[in-house]
Amino acid sequence: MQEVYKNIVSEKENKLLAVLIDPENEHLWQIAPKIKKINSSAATHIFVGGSTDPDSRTDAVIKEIKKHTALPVVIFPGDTNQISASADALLFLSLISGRNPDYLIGKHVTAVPKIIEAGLDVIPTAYILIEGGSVSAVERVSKTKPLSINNIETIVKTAKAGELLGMNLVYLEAGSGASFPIPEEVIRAVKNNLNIPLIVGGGVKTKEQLEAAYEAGADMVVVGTAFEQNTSVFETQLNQKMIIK
Ligand code: 1GP
Repeated sequence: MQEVYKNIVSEKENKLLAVLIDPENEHLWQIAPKIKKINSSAATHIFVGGSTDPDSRTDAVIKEIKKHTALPVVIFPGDTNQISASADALLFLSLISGRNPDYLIGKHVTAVPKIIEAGLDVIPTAYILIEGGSVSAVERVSKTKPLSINNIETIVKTAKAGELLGMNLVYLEAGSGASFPIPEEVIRAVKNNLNIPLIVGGGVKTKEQLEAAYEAGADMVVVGTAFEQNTSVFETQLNQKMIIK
């Protein structure tokens, strides 16, 4: 139990990189070549999830991914139908930037029997949505507003509240496909006030943005859209100079 989390804590100095796979966009036959690319890239984790999964494809997608990789597969759930016993861990996300009770605690209660049955490594995660220049799926689905990048004090206090509530990770989210990623000054301010690992994601499209996030204090960066659009992005950009393993 907690192997994935222990590994994140012990390896975070090396800067971790998660590739996000959204089951809604995946055909099973596309997975093997995609995972091959990920295996030979700097990625250290595979996250699986999306704001919605209308056809409940997550379990099948994770089973297929697991056939082709030894990397830890972590569920990054948008809803309770994305819990799968085939994964290695689950980010138990509470959307603490918002005030929608369903995404703060409601769905969590509903998910408990499934989580217990699956025997997953559960990682309580403070999930904080921050403006990324466009309306994100998280904003649409959760019906919550992102925190303004101009209000760094509130972002820092929100992250710290997550830590003080006992959460094990903070995830700063600009939203999938964000116009711009989380600004460095936001990452730096949160990191300077935090004692738990910090994940940053949303809108990271270039090696420069990736390195800037690490430089500012991200322990792990999540990349989804850039990889979906070009599975060679790691060869051409992210893999250069990135020594992660
Ligand atoms: C979304 O943070 C992740 O939840 C990744 O975002 O798709 O913009 O890389 P992108």
